[in-house]
Amino acid sequence: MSWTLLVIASSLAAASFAPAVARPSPAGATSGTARLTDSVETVRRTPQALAHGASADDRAAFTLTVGDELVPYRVMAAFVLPGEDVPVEVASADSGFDVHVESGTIRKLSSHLWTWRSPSIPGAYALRVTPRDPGEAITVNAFVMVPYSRMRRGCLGGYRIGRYPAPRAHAGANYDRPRGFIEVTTLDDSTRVSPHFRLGQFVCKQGRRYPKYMVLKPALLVKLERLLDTVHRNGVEASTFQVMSGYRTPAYNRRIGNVTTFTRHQYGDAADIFVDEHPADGVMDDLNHDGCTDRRDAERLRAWAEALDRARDSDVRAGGLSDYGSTEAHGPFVHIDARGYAARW
Ligand SMILES: [Ca+2]
Ligand SMILES: [Ca+2]
Ligand SMILES: [Zn+2]
Repeated sequence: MSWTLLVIASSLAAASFAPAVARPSPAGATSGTARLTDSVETVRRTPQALAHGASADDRAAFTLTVGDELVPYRVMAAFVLPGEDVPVEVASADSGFDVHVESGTIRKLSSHLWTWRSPSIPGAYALRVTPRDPGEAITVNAFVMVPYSRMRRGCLGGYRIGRYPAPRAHAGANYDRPRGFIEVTTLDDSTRVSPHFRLGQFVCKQGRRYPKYMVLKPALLVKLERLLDTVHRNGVEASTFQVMSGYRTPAYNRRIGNVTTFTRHQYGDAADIFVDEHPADGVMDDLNHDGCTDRRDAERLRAWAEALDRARDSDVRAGGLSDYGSTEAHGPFVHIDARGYAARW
């Protein structure tokens, strides 16, 4: 498939904010009451409504940690393994919080600490933390992944993933092989992974059959949300970013001619993005208002991302950044990732 087709396909996919298609009901669920598709938060607002969405409204009203990850937004994703004991902790002076899980079992250890035994069946399960006093709940769409060890000869469920390189010495946990893979059952998977992004935006373009399998890291989502916030502050309307390339399987990465063995795209913390709202035509908008779309618009987006990395905000993980001009295959875009240290090219 050509890059042009990929861009068109991804913009079409982003245009269809369809509700999530029902997944098979988990048979082993112990405490679920609502059906999955009713309670896993999906994108229901229109792009127009989101374009003006005040980011303060999306921020979590209390400090919540699920597993090792801080949950800074009212809707966020977490990625866990089957049957894993996941700590759920609220840091707050108030002690009145309730935790409800759609599946698996929750145990209360103290007024601020719970542990969630995740279900054994891969899928997306809502975990909701609600303050007893009036206040906004936080919904974590928790994805139970398929463990990495289930991969056989580079394939999982008939889907080709390929080989991950042996972890780099001294490179840190960011270069470890993934713990598991998120199962994606439909192109239109609109399960929200953060206030302005949904799972389907990051799926690898490889093949058309489902299920597909992918990796996604909360650090990327937080960084994209913060960049989108910067974009809004600079007067640009954008309901989300167009993700031209999110997750890439090692097999796909090789096939498209990328020779980088350790590309962040295969670790789920990189995205090639552009703003495409006015007009929504599959290419970057005129961000610098000079009447045309070219590399300078990608440079503008990159400069905003650069400022974000420089601010050294503890929420935002440093990473790679680069801008690209148009070719016959694609329009201008920016690569951004959250590898843990700054990289420029
Ligand atoms: Ca456009
Ligand atoms: Ca321009
Ligand atoms: Zn990239």
